[in-house]
Amino acid sequence: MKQSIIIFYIFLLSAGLYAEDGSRLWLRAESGHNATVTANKQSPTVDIAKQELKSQWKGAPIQLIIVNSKELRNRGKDAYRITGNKLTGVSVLASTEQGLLYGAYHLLRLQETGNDAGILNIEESPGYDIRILNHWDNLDGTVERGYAGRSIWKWDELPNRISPRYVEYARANASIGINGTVLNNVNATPRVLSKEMLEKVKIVADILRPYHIKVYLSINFSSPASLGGLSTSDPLNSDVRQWWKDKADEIYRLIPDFGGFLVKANSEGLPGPQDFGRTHVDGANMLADALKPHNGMVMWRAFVYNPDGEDRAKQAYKEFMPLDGMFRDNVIIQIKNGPIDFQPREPFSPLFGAMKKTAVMPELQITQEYLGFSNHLVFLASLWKEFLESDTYCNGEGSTVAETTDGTLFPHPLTAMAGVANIGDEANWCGHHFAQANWYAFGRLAWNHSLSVDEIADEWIRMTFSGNPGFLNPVKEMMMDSHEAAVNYMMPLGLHHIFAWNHHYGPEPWCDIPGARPDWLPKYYHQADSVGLGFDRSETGSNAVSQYYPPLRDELNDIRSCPEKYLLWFHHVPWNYLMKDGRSLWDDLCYKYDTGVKQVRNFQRIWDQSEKYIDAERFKEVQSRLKIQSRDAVWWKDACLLYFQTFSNRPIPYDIERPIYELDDLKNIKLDLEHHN
Ligand code: GCV
Repeated sequence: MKQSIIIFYIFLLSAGLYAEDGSRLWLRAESGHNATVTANKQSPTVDIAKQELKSQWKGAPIQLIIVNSKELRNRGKDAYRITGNKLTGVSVLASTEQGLLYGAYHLLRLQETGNDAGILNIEESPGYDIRILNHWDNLDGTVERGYAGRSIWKWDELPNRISPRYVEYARANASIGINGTVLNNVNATPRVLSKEMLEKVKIVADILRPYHIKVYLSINFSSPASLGGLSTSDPLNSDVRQWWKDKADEIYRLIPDFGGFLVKANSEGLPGPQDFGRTHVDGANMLADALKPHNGMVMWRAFVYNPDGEDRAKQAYKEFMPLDGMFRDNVIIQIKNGPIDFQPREPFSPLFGAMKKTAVMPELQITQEYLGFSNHLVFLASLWKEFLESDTYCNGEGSTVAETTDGTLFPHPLTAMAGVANIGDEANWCGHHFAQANWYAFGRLAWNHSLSVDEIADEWIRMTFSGNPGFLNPVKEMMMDSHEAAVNYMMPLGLHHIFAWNHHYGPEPWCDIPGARPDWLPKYYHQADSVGLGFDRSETGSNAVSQYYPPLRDELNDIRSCPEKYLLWFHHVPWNYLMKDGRSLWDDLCYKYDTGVKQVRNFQRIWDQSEKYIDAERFKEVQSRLKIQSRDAVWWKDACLLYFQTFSNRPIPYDIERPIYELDDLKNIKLDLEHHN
């Protein structure tokens, strides 16, 4: 009897040890290989590189060599070269220790994806210098727009308990080239700069440092008054300027390599320089001056809009373009990919390419605020590639967003890309096992934006699940179709922001809250009426098209040449307008929603057939979330079609699955999701 209990415990223990809870992310290589690894330098960073290779590398000896190579140095501090052959020996060369670390992770990636055969001759350097996560984590442990539990930063536990997750986090990020993290929400509390908090931040910074990840903080612009007790936070006031200098000195005494500040100012009710009659330039430059002696920088966000009657999509451009060229060289303007707010699909923000005399950086959203939270499988590499490859025409044809921001077209001292993190304290980090792929894709694209969606998905699937073609090929196809599917069942043809009030999960195109800001209501965006659907941003409408360079401006302005994926973004289109496929707008809209639903059903089929290739735990968890996604897709389709039908007065084409819900019932759905945010 006793023996069987012991065996049972051993069974439980081993089940626990090998729990497939997703906590290992894409870092699932077998360890314990004891490879021979030598290095010509010893440091915490080099030791990590050595240790990773020693335990996971299955080939011939590896040499990690810091070299004084001009060629490598010219390619930047993070560059590395890999030469040799797995069978005879491999060298990783770099001019810095972080170069060696990135080279080590590259080598392991080659091994884990089965690409390590033959002669290796690789040289890499990143597209962006700063590859940074933005955590929208509050100090009380909640995460704004976070769908994977609570914050991983356990401020209450520090300094007494140090969560093992911090090192795992650093390792995961370093393995994909991420080298910066903003620990707290852009909706920042002044308290983050208190002495007590800074001492805790120092502990996190010390843990991340060997992985070459710098810590940054979001600051609240009114900190001098609300934390420092000054009578004002006016950026031109000398006491205020001194307060920031002193604060910067205090931070750098604790954290000598502190990265800098991220600032959301005069946006969505947060304080900023305009409260004192000053400009974004005054505010950003004051902070830049305080950080400059320590080599720190300011990331100043361009996410601004006011309910002043002007089209929201035009406002950031109008506010920031007149300031081009006036910012210090350690300021970079952080701009969301689209002009509104991380919608399922947006055209690129016209500030990209337009602000030529100021460093600008893209802000992408990894967390799926507008893409089904952690319930929907949506691979965001497709969205980000579409954005990065968009042609701004700012320097003639072929001036892509990527080239306007990575230093190719405008040689600014700072290049960077930010991603709003989807990380929480749940076992699998991101809520949905496939949401890990978005964290991975962000890092890989910030390192190398010319990687294809296919390549990124391929790497991630092989490392996270399996390289068996029976699994790899269909699952990759599913991932690659997943963004378009979400656009189809949520907001096809350029529709945007028709989400439920506040939580941004389900559809509420009818939403009307008396007294609410008009630009926070779906009707502002879809403009449905008896004539048609969509926001007229052409020359005869809000003229947002004028913010783009020709010939793109003209292409978008003309309803006949505007790409259909952006049609309802730029035009108010009659219900009977003939689309390129010969159908009416109304019919096309119906087919798009229907296609979206069918695509998710197909994802379910693909996934169910993959059962035999992977562990039961992750299989079942993904399976159950795909069921939710399927139900949600039908919900979106019925809600939007039944609601828009009250304007179009046309039948839903008869070869399309009939609605299964009543519009009135859908209107009564009120999800209590606030606390999940
Ligand atoms: C952090 C959107 C989100 C907010 C977010 C804001 C921003 O409006 O809904 O939660 O606040 O963007 O990016 O500042």
